[in-house]
Amino acid sequence: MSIFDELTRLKDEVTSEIRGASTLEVLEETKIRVFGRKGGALTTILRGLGSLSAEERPEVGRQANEIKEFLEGLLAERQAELRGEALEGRMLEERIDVTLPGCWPPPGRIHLINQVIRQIKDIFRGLGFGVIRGPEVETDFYNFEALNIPADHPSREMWDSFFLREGLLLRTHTSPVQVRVMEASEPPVRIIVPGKCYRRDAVDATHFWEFHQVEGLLVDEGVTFADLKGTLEVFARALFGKRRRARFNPSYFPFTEPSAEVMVDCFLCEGAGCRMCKNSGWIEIMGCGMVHPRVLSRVGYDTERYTGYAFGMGVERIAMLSRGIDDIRLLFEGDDRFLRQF
Ligand code: FA5
Repeated sequence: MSIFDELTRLKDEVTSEIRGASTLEVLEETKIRVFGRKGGALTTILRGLGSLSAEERPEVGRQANEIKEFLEGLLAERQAELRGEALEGRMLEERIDVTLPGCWPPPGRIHLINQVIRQIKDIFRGLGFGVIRGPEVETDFYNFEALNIPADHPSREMWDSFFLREGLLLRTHTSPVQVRVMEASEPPVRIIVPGKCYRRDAVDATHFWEFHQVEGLLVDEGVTFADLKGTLEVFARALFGKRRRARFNPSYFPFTEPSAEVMVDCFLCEGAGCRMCKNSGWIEIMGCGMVHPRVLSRVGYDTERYTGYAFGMGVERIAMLSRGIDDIRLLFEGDDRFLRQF
């Protein structure tokens, strides 16, 4: 076979091979077999030009180059075609159905305790109180001493805590913030303090070792117990509605004089007496009283001129009473089946 026949045969063969290639991989193999630098069919022919006679060489060279250009063009064309097909296929495969419903992460919700704190804040803001926070890790001084509870005072037992290093402890109530606020400002003072408290209490249906309180403090000229009672009655009515009854019981706190406890009638037994209210028919929601003059004078307030009232309410108890929850532990378990009801 003459070299010209060989070239024509190669051209025909490779042309049909390129046209028939069904994938980019097959095309790449053909390319290597024809144009490959080592052993490519056309490369070998072009390299062999040197051994041809001087008459044959230019014509063979011309034809071989023509075929090379032709085949290269054909190859590029087929490559573009196959790439287009592959892209189309991928687009079909990866098509997004925009009509499918999306996957939403479940939206979070505000925990019932925080819902109740917000409700309490709203009521007191409406009565002109500001809202501030204080530290959960307290000193013995602010948690006890400054509240008229010296080291050997028996009432410390009611507020046993978790003690940390160097006289620090987890605060047992929000009352220490009263002192911090009065030290930092002059009367009139009118604030509430929501926050977490900790106690070494035995856990039962109404007690947990961590819980939340909202402290209230009002100091001004001419403040009386009647102001305290009126304010808390407005608060109880706004929060529980007219159906729940509230009452004041005389009580004792070293930092208030006189002192009282506010009780609300039990939602479970409607006052008849049950496990929840320890058969009393009432659930205690807060302690309150007139700020003890010793607490006022310790922060440098003129006790002849200023009087004040304070209260500290348990947020969990209020949540339980207003939403009909019969065990405080449910509020701390973090079970979404329970929490998503509120
Ligand atoms: C106090 O903590 C006083 N600081 C309240 C106070 C403030 C009195 C200002 C006078 C002036 P007491 O220990 O009673 O008081 O707690 C107040 C409220 O916190 C209780 O009525 C109750 O609702 C809630 N509480 C107390 N201990 C727990 C507990 N272990 N778990 C859940 N709630 C609790």
